[in-house]
Amino acid sequence: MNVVLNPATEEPIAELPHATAEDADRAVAAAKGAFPAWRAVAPEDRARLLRRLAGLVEEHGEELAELESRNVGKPIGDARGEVGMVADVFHFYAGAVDKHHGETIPVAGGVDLTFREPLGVVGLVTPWNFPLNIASWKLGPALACGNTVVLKPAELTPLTSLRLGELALEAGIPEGVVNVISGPGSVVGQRLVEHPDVAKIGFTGSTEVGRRVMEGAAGTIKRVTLELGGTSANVVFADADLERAAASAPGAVFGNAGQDCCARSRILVERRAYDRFLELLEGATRPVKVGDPQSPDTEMGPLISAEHREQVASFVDGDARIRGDAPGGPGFWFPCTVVEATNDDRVAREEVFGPVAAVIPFEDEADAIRIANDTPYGLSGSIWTENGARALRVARAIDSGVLSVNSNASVRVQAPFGGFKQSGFGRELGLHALAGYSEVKNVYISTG
Ligand code: TAP
Repeated sequence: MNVVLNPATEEPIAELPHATAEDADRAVAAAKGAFPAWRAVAPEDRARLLRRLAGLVEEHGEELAELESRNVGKPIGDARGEVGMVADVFHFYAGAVDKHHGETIPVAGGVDLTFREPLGVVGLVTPWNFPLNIASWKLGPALACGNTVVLKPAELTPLTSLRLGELALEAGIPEGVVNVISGPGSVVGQRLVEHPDVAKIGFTGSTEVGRRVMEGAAGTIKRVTLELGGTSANVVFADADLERAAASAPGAVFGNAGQDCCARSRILVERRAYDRFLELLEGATRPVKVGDPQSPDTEMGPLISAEHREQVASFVDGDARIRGDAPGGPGFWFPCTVVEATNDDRVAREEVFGPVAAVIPFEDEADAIRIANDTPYGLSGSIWTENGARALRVARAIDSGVLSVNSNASVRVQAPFGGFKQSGFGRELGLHALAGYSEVKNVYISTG
């Protein structure tokens, strides 16, 4: 049995059987059986069903937020925000169903029409850090385009995804359209990746597993969307509003206990402002409230597991510049930690995925761009400056999919989200995500 723990208490909160490869096959068969009828649902009816699902997520918002908070250890305030986004995602894609249409292209002797056809059965494989949010980013566009799905959440945090599957049925989405199975990635995930009846894998997770997904998908030329890791740079120029940049920096790396692919874990600071910024950063980091995720004023909870805590700790060898407080006793706690580093240090080169920020000085704009890009990843990042032209120059020069200027927020329902380089490819959210769940068909009609 899979014993699901609350990482803040280490107590079991659920026991689930591990799904097997045969369970995965059954889920794929159900999705395949449901596909012809689902793709034929009239656009306005499909939109209505997605809108109903959004409404049910809102109605059950508190229940889902509680469950997510207990399973992931995330502060209840954050969990409520994330569930609110899940509802917004389904509202957005409900509205997108009948706006994702083709073109007419004049050509010699006739006209070309394009159609956006669904792919068929898609496998959605999600990580443990934002389980429900990331599931919705994939489900919304997949269903809007007329696909049926098999969703495999991470075994550490399957509870809200399983509940979402029930809500989809309650919303009136026909049986077989949304199938949620909880089982190990190496068995169930792998089976979805290799299954000949699965047309696409929408994957979010580590770069290492993403690589395996891509290899496995090659056997059947499956489409893949990969949302992978990051070591994003938060670039602070001396001409920035330093108080604002420093006040915002802890949230950008300690949010979700740093278990965020968008974590701005490398804080690059122009040398002229380095000492002042560190002083301000210390003042902003010390008060971060780490503790009981159920308490409404908690800002950071525990890490996901004992194993992960060990891995995060391996990045800090004792000489932290700032180390906050964390509870003792049960729970996988780790304090907010700031280290001074160079970009060659392991803490800057690898994804820590924990509440550890590496502060790195730079000399000038060219140096900042060089360091920001000196990483195999390219997911997210921020630029802090009061010089608008510089903000745009640097934003264009950083090889990253999602950047913010004078802000550390990356994710919006309406706007594309995804990585450059080894942070993956394909885009989630916004209208861009629809391209990843549909195929363009070109039909020529002779008018001769
Ligand atoms: P992974 O270990 O890569 O797991 C992600 C998912 O893949 C889980 O559901 C896992 O299942 C499954 N999986 C494992 N092996 C598999 C295989 N051979 N074939 C198919 N599926 C397999 O990542 P994680 O530790 O859950 O999440 C953390 C990582 O996700 C970080 O690197 C983070 O940066 C990244 N992430 C990226 C983003 C975006 S949007 N770019 C967002 C969030 C997280 P089990 O765990 O159940 O075995």
